Amino acid sequence: MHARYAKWGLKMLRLKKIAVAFGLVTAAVSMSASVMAADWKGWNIHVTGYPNTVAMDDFARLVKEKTQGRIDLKMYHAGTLGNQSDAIEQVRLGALAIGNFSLGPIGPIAPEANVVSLPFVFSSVEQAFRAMDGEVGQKISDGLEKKGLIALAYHDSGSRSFYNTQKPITEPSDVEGMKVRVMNNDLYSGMITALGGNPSPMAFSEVYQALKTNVVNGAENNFPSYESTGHHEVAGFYSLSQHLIIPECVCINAKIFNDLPAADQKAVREAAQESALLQRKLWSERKVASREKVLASGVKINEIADDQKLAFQAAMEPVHKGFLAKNPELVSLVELIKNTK
Ligand code: BDP
Repeated sequence: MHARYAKWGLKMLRLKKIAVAFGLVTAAVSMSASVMAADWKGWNIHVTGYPNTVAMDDFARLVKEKTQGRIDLKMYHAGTLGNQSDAIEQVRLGALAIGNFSLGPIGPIAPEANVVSLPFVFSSVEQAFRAMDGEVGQKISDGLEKKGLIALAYHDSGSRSFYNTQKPITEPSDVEGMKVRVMNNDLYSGMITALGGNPSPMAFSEVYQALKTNVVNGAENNFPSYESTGHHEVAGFYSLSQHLIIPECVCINAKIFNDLPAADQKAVREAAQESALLQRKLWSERKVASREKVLASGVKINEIADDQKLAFQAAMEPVHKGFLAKNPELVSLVELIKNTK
């Protein structure tokens, strides 16, 4: 009898323990819903003070504020979490939640996004943004979403021009035989080959050293990146070819975003769009300041005459042809861009 009671007592004790443990788990679960924030990591390639860096920090602040602390985004700047192509994969996989990406290196995975990497496809930065803020931007966003990325907002990245260590570039034949660094995207390699140069795809962080040691003779970028990386110190000829206008996105992992409650989706989207306005404002100031800074450091900037710009455009035409032959379904998207006033 006694033994039986003891057994029963033991059983009760066990049940009690389980109940206590269960209670604790329930408490932890409800606590995590109300107290613990979702921790997101964000990737950015640029250094302190760069328009994108300032805007992405502002984005993180706004996300926290607008979700009442439910989402805590920590931004990692200056490419500390790796190069851009790897980071794009990390965001697609959800290992990183957010990235501030150029549509350039995204192009190889999302053909719709690749249309912006066709040289001279946009006629000006202003026209590019009219297109991006309309149907063109929507189609590109749809293409990104199919690949697991949602573009919450677009940033300005101005236009890219050639710079090199040797001489002013004034016509296409000046690029002949030059080793030119490009971002990871076959369209850019094709562009340099079409000019008779030797393309060298390379991570952004390696370009300074490559220019300095003559591994490459030149590269291409906008004024703020040319200046913030110090490339102007080692490649002092900047020639205004303005051959590429590549918008940048604040891109989030699609599943992370789609799993959020509607109110948080709205908050995150609004935060991205508000901070993108700040980026565009800071960009318009920085492009002027960077140009002045490189000029003051002794860089020679040269214009390219209109007829020679047309010559560059004609020389790069095979890049368009090759791309559209491979992606005939994108002919209409390119037309849509060209018809944007
Ligand atoms: C800058 C872009 C950055 C690219 C870089 C590059 O903002 O995303 O990584 O060019 O050339 O303008 O790699």
